[in-house]
Amino acid sequence: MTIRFTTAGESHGKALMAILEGIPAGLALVAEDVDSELRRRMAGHGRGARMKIESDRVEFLSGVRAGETLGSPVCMMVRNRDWENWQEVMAVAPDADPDKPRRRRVLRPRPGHADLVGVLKYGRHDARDILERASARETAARVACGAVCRKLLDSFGVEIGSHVVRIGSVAAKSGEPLPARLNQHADSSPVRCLDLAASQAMVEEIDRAIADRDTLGGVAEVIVRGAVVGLGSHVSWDRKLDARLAQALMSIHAIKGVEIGLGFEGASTWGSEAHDEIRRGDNRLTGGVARSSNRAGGLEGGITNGEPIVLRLAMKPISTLRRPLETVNLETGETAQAQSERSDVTAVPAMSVIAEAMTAIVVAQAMVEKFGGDSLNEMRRNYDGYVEQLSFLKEEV
Ligand code: EPS
Repeated sequence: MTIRFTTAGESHGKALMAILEGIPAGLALVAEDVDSELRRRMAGHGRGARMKIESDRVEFLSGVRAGETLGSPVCMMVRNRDWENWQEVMAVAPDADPDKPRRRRVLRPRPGHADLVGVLKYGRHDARDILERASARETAARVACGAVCRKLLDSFGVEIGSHVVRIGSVAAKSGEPLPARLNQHADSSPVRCLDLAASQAMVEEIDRAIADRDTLGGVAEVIVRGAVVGLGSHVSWDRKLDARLAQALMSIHAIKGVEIGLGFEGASTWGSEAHDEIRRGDNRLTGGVARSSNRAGGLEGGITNGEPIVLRLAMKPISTLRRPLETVNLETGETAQAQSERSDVTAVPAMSVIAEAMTAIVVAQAMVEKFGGDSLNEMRRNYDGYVEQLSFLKEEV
């Protein structure tokens, strides 16, 4: 058994949908579990006017009854309030007069966006047919799935948090120990940055980008605490948890790089300084051993080692610029300025929340694969039995 999910929906269509399958029966789940995560995704300095229109809320259409999951697919819907303003543009029915072009066509593709490659690949003439689905609005549906997976992980003591470590040229101080309640601290900053001085400088950098009609990218770090040793596997390429996390995180809009643990820095380090020495310890989640450091970022051989999983993602600046770059008009072939749509100036804080959600899905998948169970009770028995087996190993250390 595993967890799988799919999403559907266009940015200005009626709604976003998600179907999440493989969540065991008996998990307590209410709309607020999801809504609280949807609210976190909508926040952050640098978001555009769209976030003032939306107030994302989940509606469970299946898979939940009397506040508990049933083990059946959980279908969730998040309505687009902005759809009211786009009904004609997004209408499903064919146009009465096919010769009259629809309003709000996008004919000047934005460099960096899916606009151009999408129209070429799908044989379309209006990049709106592409951008409506390529929009990061889709991540609301992913966050809904991630929130359910997070609830499952919560019941096994696995916590996922994140913080922003860079926006544009402003980097947060590094090397400080992270607070226990990571999200509580990060969420209190308008850019989800723990370093107060950097947080202020990031806000100023975003304000400069707004004034310059430009956009910004950045870097976020995701931390998973409490994951037991042994999730993922070294035996096959597609079972390695680091690879699966990298794929999930790379799939987030505008992500151009993912690091685990030391990441790229590790490539220029001597071996003696790149690994985490093994000592005796008493943490049952690590199999009764301790580490001198966590340069591996909690993953060795594609398997969790019981230390916190540390992931970093680099997001490129948003490709919709109010100071547009050069492009080609799809209809005339003439040089033009790229279309400028309403958009965000930066979405790095939101990206960190989305990254938590994707991480939650992948870690929950690995938990369900290892511990199985149609019901939460069954999964718990399997988990407890495994942890007991680990402490048996501890006695032999
Ligand atoms: C996005 C464009 C903007 C963003 C959007 C992502 O939307 P709109 O075109 O409606 O102004 O606000 O993000 C969201 C709607 C969201 O919920 O994250 C894009 O082109 O990717």
